[in-house]
Amino acid sequence: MKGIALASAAALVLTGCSEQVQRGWLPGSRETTSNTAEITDLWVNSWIAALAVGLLTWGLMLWCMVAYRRRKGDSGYPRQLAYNIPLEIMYTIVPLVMVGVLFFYTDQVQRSVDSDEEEPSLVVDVRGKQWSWDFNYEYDGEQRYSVGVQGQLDGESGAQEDLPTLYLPVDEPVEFQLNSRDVVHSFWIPAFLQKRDMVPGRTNEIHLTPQEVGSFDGKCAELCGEYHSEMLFNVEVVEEDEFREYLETLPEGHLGDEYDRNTNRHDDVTATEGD
Ligand SMILES: [Cu+2]
Repeated sequence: MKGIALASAAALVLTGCSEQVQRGWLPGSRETTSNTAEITDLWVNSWIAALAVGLLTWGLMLWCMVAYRRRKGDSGYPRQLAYNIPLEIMYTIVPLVMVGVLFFYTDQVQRSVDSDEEEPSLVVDVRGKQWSWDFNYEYDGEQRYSVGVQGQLDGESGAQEDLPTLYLPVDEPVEFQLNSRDVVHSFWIPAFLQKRDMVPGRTNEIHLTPQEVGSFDGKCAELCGEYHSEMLFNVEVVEEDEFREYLETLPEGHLGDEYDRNTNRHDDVTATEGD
């Protein structure tokens, strides 16, 4: 009876392993960018390791509850144990090893994902601002920009079409330069499995190569004020000629620091608070 229950549970788990489950329910696919396969593997393998440790721990707990339960005729306390040095050393070393293993693989993937060995054919200077995005493209020696206007999410359909849209050519290495015009934002394209803060006064970078044509959602992932939830953008990964055509429609130039919010704002705030 036990065997049948176990076998049917195993069958359920194994046949339920669709593509989506194998990727640990992550959005996109392994091939969405040059980094998504590695990140997916780290995620899924971490889950497998965590589940194995969990099953072992739950098993040991259950075994203790059953094996050392109070039997008929038992009275008083069971034998009390304290200061078992070998056990305590094991309790310290085993978790340290587990943290070490997770750290090792995380660090490895992080270094690989953040490496910028490839010369980018496109540089996008992304400027986060309350509550939208400016995209500055540098491609083939030309500079073009698009100005983002905040999405108006009023419950009407079609709001997505008015969001700023980031265009990327497929199979070409991109360097994102992430800048903020005012407060801390975070640049996130969920399907790309990468996210990075945009901090006023410094430039963070993401390097990747989009590998699949398609439309993706982007958003700000750092609570940045009243309309943070409207700080959305679209991502279109297109063929190279379509990308060139799109760039042609944009004005030439670059919207840089000169459009950042007054850097003296901190003094202003202090002055108002002092009143
Ligand atoms: Cu934001």
